[in-house]
Amino acid sequence: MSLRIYGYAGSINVRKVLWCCAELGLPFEREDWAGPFRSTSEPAFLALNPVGLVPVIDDGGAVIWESNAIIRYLATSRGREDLLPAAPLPRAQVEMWMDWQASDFNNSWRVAFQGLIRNNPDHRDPNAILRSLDTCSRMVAVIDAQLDKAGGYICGGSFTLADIAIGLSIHRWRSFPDRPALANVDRYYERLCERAGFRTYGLNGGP
Ligand SMILES: N[C@@H](CCC(=O)N[C@@H](CS)C(=O)NCC(=O)O)C(=O)O
Repeated sequence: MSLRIYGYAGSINVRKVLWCCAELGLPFEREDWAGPFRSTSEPAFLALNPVGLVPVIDDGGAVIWESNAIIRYLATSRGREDLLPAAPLPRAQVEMWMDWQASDFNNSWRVAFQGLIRNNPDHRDPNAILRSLDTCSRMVAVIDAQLDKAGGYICGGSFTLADIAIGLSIHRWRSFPDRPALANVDRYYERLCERAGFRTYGLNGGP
């Protein structure tokens, strides 16, 4: 049975899964849910994911939600230790950046993104937007310093799942006006743009 992905292609979290599939060379079918598409509060969707968020996958009957859990599962089930090492320490180093991206880093840019890019009326407080931009920029500076130490990618000289997570947040950060100049992050972004999976599913319209 083929892999089915539930979620609209413009969602940052769905993009993680789509890009991961491209890195794995995995064919899939995708259904549009959430965002401007079908509501995730429909019972059919809640039966797949009780918290009502995309992405969700069904891999031959194995149903999984949470974007980072999904890409970990896809890489390990397809034996791709280059993307997620099996040894505890290098694995934890990839996972630490993934977890940080999904929690603190994503939360840092949420208010600025909603206010400045999505024009969300609930996020118009200019001080809250400035705070969000400042916190986010300080976190991107941490990534810049890590790239300086690590080599071409977040965890060293080769591409891992951490680059899918961090790369998509960097793509979003680049939609902000007046960003600080960070040369390592700029070079990293150019390197990611060389990957077919990022070009197809990260640069698929909008931040
Ligand atoms: N922690 C979750 C977050 C998922 C999430 O926030 N998904 C958003 C889209 S990016 C969603 O489903 N929003 C509901 C909607 O748009 O209706 C993950 O990483 O998968």
